Amino acid sequence: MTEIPDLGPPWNLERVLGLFQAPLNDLLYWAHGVHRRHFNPQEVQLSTLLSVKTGGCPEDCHYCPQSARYATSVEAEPLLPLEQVVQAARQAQAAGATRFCMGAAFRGPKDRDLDQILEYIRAVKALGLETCATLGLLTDEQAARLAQAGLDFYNHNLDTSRDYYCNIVTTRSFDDRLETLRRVRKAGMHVCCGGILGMGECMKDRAALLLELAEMDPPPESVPLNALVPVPGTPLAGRDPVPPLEFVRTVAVARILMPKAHVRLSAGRSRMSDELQALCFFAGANSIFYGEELLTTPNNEMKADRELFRALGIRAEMQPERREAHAPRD
Ligand code: SAM
Ligand code: DTB
Ligand code: SF4
Repeated sequence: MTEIPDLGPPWNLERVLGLFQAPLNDLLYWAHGVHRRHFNPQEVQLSTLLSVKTGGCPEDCHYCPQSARYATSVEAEPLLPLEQVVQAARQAQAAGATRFCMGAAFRGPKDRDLDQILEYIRAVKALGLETCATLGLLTDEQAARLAQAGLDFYNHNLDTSRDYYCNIVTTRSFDDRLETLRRVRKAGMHVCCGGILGMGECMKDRAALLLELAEMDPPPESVPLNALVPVPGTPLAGRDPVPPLEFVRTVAVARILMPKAHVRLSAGRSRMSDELQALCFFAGANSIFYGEELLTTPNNEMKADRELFRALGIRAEMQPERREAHAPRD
């Protein structure tokens, strides 16, 4: 019988690698124990994505179909009209999502774009949804304006380890990203920050990425784990899928390192079997993107997700305010 090791901070690369290399049953047992101490294991949070400004992006993120540098089937479009955003948010809410995440293919927003995005945020917030946006790099002033408009979460991913990063993006640095994340915190918003697996990185890179996230003070409230969606025309189009059990291990280590975070199964879920998703939920994943499109690529059918939840006895997590209103009294 193996003893349960110390699963608390301070973490370092060696300890995190030790988790990645543990026998899978031990790792799952530890991660699931941590998960149960912080969350109801029968609940999964639902976020819905909408691309509010698609394509034509000047950056060179090698995975991204929205970069103007690559010949993909994505066409550049302007910001959506407010009504279209509100309608999508209403539909997401009616389907059971509690958070609405608006994504824009920007290096960072221009102030004129931001004025329109603030309108989206106010309108979506007024519906009673949690709001999230992912707009690229921010200045302090832009972060403050987003927070003031009622933005609850800002998504900005580190994508991969500091060492591997230069193989994936050259037009903005790892430190640029950390600076935006600091600005988001300073403005008082929650941080949604994670990465992508399957871009050719090794186990040490995955460990280093999770360590970097866990050492943020405080760590992100939401951690999206994406499996690369290899889009034809992008430099990473030909990559092999992440081996399923390596994905599960990454979820489990994320859960142990960031016990209070919502760990989200993000892009790439449509290529995951029900069994793999079930194992990820056991390992501590407790959020998904719900809705049949991510930003520009397809996501799982909502009906299939509802059936999977039914089969697993999982239900959609309620929104924080409602959760408090329904909390059992002692
Ligand atoms: N343009 C903004 C930025 O990059 O900060 C926000 C939108 S960007 C599309 C948001 C995130 O989507 C990226 O940081 C990346 O992690 C993820 N992403 C984009 N394309 C992907 C793909 N093909 N597979 C998996 N994740 C992807
Ligand atoms: C995140 O980590 N994944 C989402 C969201 N944050 C913005 C985006 C996934 C995009 C997948 C490729 C596409 O649909 O364009
Ligand atoms: Fe542009 Fe974001 Fe895509 Fe990078 S990930 S190319 S910044 S839309």
